[in-house]
Amino acid sequence: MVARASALSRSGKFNNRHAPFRPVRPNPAPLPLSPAQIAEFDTAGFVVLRGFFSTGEIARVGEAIAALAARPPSVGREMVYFEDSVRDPAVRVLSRIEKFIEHEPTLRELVLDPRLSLAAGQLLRDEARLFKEKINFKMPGGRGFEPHQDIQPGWDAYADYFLSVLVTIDPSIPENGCLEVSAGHHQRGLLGEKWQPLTPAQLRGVEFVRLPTMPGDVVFFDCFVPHQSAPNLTDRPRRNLYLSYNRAAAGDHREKYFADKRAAFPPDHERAPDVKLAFKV
Ligand SMILES: O=C(O)CCC(=O)C(=O)O
Repeated sequence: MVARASALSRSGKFNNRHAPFRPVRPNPAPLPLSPAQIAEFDTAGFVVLRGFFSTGEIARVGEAIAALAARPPSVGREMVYFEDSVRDPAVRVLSRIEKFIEHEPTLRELVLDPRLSLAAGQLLRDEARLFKEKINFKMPGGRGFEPHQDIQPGWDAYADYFLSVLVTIDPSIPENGCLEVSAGHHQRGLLGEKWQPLTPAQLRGVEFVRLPTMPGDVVFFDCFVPHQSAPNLTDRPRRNLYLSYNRAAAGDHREKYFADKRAAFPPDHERAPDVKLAFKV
């Protein structure tokens, strides 16, 4: 306000004797991604940022995730899902927890960290709006993910484009089912059907590369990047955080998305005991 008052004459026009009006605000944070990293994302559909978060930051988040997973879930709060273990289908193992930032300050701090949203904004070419957050636990015996594009499970009902971000919590290696991605195919749009994994015919010419990541590494990937992962065949959990954003111009959809998902695919602790629901894609 001080700058405006001194730069404007009484008529409201700029006074030539003073520097033109510039909004007074603290120095903006430096943008996290370089032009080369943005170009890499545009070409491949994904970009890996090694050591984006420090090991100390991730250790703190890892503890908060462990505490969240240990707490019995409350109805209407975080959405907790289990899956049949690949080792013994009679055993259910924790698969993922979604919608938790309202009640988890340490996790909220990381999810809303401006370094992530600014980088996401650089890739979206707009301000980033958080669409959803989840933790994939991939416990020992936890299942892999069939080949898919993130937009396939009906996300297009909310916006036409999304950016997903993997924040690595535990070392993610081939043996415990690290992310596997395919470069360049994001430019081809939707390759398959909504709600269905990609078929071998749809994947003709698509080659997956394994992307091992260490705690603190972050992968930004386009919602049309085909990706998959293998089961966790080790004896330790492989926990990773996934965030998805849409462009601010497309609106704010997180609440509606989670409410719709809770109704259509309730977390295990909110299902009637005889209801069997299968994860689709
Ligand atoms: O966590 C993984 O192994 C892959 C996750 C994934 O593709 C997804 O959640 O859509």
